[in-house]
Amino acid sequence: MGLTIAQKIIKSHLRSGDMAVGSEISLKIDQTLTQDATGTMAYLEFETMGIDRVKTEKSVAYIDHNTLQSGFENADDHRYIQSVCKKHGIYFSRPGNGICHQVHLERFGKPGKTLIGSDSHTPTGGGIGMLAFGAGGLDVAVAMGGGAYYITMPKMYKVNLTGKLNPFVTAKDVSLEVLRILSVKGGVGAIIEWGGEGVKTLSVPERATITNMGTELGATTSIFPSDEITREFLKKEGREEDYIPLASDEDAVYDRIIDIDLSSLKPLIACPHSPDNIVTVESLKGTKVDQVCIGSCTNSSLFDMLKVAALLKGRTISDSVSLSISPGSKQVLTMLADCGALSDIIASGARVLECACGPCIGMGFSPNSAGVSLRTFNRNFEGRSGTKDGKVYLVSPETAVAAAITGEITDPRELGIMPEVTMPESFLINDTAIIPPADEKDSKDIEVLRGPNIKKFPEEKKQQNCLSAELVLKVGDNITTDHIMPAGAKILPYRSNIPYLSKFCFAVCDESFSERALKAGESIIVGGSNYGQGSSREHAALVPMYLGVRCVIAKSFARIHVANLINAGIMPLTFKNADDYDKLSQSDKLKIDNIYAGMDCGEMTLENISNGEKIELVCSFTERQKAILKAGGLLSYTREAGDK
Ligand code: MIC
Ligand code: SF4
Repeated sequence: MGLTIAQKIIKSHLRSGDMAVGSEISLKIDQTLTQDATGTMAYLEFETMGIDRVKTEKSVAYIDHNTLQSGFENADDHRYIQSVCKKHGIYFSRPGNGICHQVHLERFGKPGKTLIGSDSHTPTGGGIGMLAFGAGGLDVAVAMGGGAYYITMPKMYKVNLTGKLNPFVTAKDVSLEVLRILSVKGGVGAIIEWGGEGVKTLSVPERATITNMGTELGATTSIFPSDEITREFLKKEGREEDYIPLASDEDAVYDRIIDIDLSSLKPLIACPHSPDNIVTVESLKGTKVDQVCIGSCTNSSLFDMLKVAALLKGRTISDSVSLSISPGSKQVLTMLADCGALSDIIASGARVLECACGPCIGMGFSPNSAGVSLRTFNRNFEGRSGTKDGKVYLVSPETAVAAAITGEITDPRELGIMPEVTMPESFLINDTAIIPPADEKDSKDIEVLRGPNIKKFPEEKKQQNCLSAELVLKVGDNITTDHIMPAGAKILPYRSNIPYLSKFCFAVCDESFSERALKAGESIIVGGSNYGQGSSREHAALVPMYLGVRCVIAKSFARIHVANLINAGIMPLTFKNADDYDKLSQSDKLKIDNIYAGMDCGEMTLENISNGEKIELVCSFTERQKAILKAGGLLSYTREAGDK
């Protein structure tokens, strides 16, 4: 039987397990990346492991999320990360150099290699034929130390593309179309491979937009073949030697095939507050728009920015709209400046922000009260923009420009003829903002610089054989990590201060949660389906752990979050019968006995002391996961394993 592209890369990196769908496998990791909002914790964890030098082929730390320095906290974190990098063999991408996924694609990504990153959009690397996964900081720390990365062997889906995109219809619309078809849960447990004749019409940045948004499908990752278009891109980056061809075998078998005719697509838009809430742009024509944001790791490539500049050239944005543009990298911004496109953007009235995540993570540029904001980003979860009642819609750069000009949602095809955009023969290469690590022989003398906001890793607690705890919070379906551990300019600076961060845990759902959880001592959370979708932030597990949460019971979980819960020593359990969810109420007193035996047989009984009801729960922990839970978390487990 032939293999898919992903199966080939898995096979060549397999450290343990067999490649049967649903079983646990572990992979050798070639490259890692971190960003600053998850990076401080990841490097604190790495330091705890006591390893002198990273063992990967390349590890890179990016500063792109927490770039608003309205106090000392973020600057201290940057300085801490920079010093750790220098000491331990990690490349450091300075603030201003760009968004991790964009820069990694430009300067480091290699087809056929494995990458894990402490950011859920790490699968962007699939645009260049990498097998790239988003992971929790602890998993990244372990991989930097040479440890394997554990996943459940995924199913293989294929999206078969035919035809060619029409003008004003873009790769973003392809992503939105797949979200319309599959929903935010549709990719769970699967790797999505892109193939078919239509793939040849898409450039690497367009492919990267699509693999980037595979995260919103809940997919394990997404990947494109590596072909002549990939070679061309690498050549322009001065890295043609990194090219290898990669394709699936003719007789590769897929669990599901989705056909999309690119020429049949229309401009689409995701309505508040979920990326799969899709309608055509046409159908919302005339809706008043207050704000437009162009950028993020989804749509900030040179290709996107040149299209935006060409459409804005000679036009002025509407009086009622505030438009922000954040180019994805220093390379993109410099090239926009050199060719004059930046002047066209500035002349239109746009506000040019630095090359960073910015508004995407609520780091400034929050919309006005109840404001409508059209964004070229990948997430529109409630409150994420920093304005609680803001209404965020996700669109392509073309649709974003159309709204910025008219002041209302407008089908970009109404803008007339799409100006021709020519890509340069080669990209401008200047890596001065990427600081290499010190030589190994000098690293002993390098001091790691810590600020007062960097607090200790919270104490891990072993999972006991019996748990008696209060149901401290009951939530519904599709709870995102932004609900569990909100981001934004006010909270993000405290990512390395778990006690302070804990005050904001679940604040979007229930402002009293943190206080109630602390009071309850040990507690249990109950959720609906797809609990923990969204970000890779391990803080959404570390903070509940700090607050005493010992177990989360849900109808189903998102992949990265479930791994983070286990890494934090919190037991994720699912209802055997989803309807039993209705039998539990907040504040119930719950009890689970014989946990260790239950972990082995995959079943546990939950007793609701408040009403005498018994509910069957299921789990399917691997031996390693059981050991992590019993140790109280991955750090204790790794430490104990090292002691033996
Ligand atoms: C996001 O887009 O939500 C983030 C911010 O990039 C997160 C990481 C984080 O919370 O630091 C992600 O996607 O993993
Ligand atoms: Fe940054 Fe937004 Fe991309 Fe997350 S989704 S990495 S916040 S640009």
